[in-house]
Amino acid sequence: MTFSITRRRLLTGSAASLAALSLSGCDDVAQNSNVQSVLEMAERLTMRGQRLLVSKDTLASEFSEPDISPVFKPNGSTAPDSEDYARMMETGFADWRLKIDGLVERPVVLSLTDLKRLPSRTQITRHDCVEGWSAIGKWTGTPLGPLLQSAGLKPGARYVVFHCADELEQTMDGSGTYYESIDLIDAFHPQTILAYEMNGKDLEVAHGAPLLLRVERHLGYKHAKYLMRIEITHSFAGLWGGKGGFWEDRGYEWYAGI
Ligand SMILES: Nc1nc2c(c(=O)[nH]1)N[C@H]1C(S)=C(S)[C@@H](COP(=O)(O)O)O[C@H]1N2
Ligand SMILES: [Mo]
Repeated sequence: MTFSITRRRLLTGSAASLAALSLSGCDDVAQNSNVQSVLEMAERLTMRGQRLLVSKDTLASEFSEPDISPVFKPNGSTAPDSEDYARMMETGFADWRLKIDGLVERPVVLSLTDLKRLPSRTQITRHDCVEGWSAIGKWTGTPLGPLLQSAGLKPGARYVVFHCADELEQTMDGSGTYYESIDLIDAFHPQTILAYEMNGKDLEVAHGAPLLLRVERHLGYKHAKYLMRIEITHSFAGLWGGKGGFWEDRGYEWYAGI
């Protein structure tokens, strides 16, 4: 696929999604956004997006239904070990909320129902774990880019940090909490979605319920499960180990491109 087609698809896709976002009746988004300023922000972002996307538009391979792996191994945390999470799980995540804050004009709070009302994308892709296994799965979720556009990025925004519900390593200070980060190029990539379904069903707890990041051109550990909060930042230097992710703080590469 050529750059211009991909770029146009992304940009028109974003505009369409943005319109749908404004019309979706999604309470929190609607409350937080003044349509005019959202559109102005979108325009500025489009320019910025074009600059950022040059030569960064490659799509990860997508597969078809028969390619889906019959077994997809859960890895890392398979259930966050907190009372809050257990409580949310019992009620089918009715009380769970995703927060989007940091360097945004309009912080957003979304329920799972809100997220499911937003425009969605389904993709069948291969997940590659550094531990040496791969599996193909089908994910459905809402593209991250339009959501960030609706929140409105402030000047200085550079990274998207994903805060998760699980502590993969038990520590006294919380530094074992799973987190990840990507730059705006990956955040606005058309295959970067916040996924709530896997293989046609609600995401299972072992695979990150209720919400997971799919960032298809990266290795497995970038795909943060159990999302609670998305924070837009200028830098991740001051956060936990300062390397931008749980595994990055333990020596893995921040840019885990495949
Ligand atoms: N919150 C959280 N996200 C995570 C992990 C984790 O332990 N906690 N493990 C990562 C790793 S190394 C991989 S390979 C995938 C595993 O996803 P799966 O459980 O759906 O196979 O999740 C990634 N995201
Ligand atoms: Mo992994």
